[in-house]
Amino acid sequence: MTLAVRFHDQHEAETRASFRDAVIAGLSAEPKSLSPKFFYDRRGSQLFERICRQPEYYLTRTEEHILAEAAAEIAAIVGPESLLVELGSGASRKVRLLLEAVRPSRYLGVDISRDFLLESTRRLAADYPWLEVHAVWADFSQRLSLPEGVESRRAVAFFPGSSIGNFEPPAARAFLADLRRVLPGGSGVLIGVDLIKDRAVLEAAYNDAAGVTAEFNLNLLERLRHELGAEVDVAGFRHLAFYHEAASRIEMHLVSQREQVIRLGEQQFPLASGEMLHTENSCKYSVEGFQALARQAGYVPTAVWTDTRRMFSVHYLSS
Ligand code: AVI
Repeated sequence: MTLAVRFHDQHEAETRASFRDAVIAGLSAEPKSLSPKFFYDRRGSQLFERICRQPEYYLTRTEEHILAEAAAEIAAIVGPESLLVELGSGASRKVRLLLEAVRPSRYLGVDISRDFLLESTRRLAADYPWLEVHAVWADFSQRLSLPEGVESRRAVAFFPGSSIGNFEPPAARAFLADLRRVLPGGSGVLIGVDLIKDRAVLEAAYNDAAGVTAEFNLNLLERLRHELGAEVDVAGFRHLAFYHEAASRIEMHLVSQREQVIRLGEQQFPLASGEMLHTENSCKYSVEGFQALARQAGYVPTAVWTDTRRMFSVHYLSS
């Protein structure tokens, strides 16, 4: 019986400094931008969990429905794996839909949000005493590696939630190709991908009526204040999310409501009224479009599951 979580710290030591450097680079760029990976401090992770429960945010419940329906088929393809690696494990909720069917002996949750990762993997270890649970604190978008001692014959990387959509297509391709190199031979990837659909449905998902996505977006500025001591008037910005059809992506921005300055130590970053700070892209794919991208990254798309309304897709890619 395994109740303890094995913790692996793969986070770069200079986190705050690299956060600061990235913020300075992003605010100095034209147009200004901040990476979406900085959304996920503790509060950001909690807000993201709330987004997932908003009625407009169809992604989570549709993916969970697909996973629950397809669990036996997924288990048959995946086989009795010894290692299931969840990238961006967050609350580790979706993987619960697979654990009983797949019965891996080891689970490895990888997330950038340390406390959140520890809490959720501890809960998982308590609920699945037969499972060996590992927590890897890492920014997997920067550095991908399996911790020592977790080497395995075959692994399945589980990358749910359409987080691959937060990479631009060339970066998504490069990320998947890197992942393929890190996983032992014969491994696979089970990945959730949001599908192209009606603009109104997409835009509603990123503009929920309760304002949780707006809070999530604005929390990035709160992080600048609390963690970097930046002087920034959060109330002086507004959340904006829209579908850029030609690029098949939702774009999120923070729009400056007036002429103002963000101060970070000695540095000053003036913003015009209406100037946009780009915080996230969320790329949407057709099933065929994503399969083509996966092939370019060296995989063989072996199976795909969608819901009846073709809102969301879950792909199994063999390496
Ligand atoms: C984590 N990621 C897949 C979410 C998305 O839909 O792109 C993040 C998010 N941003 C706004 N709402 C949710």
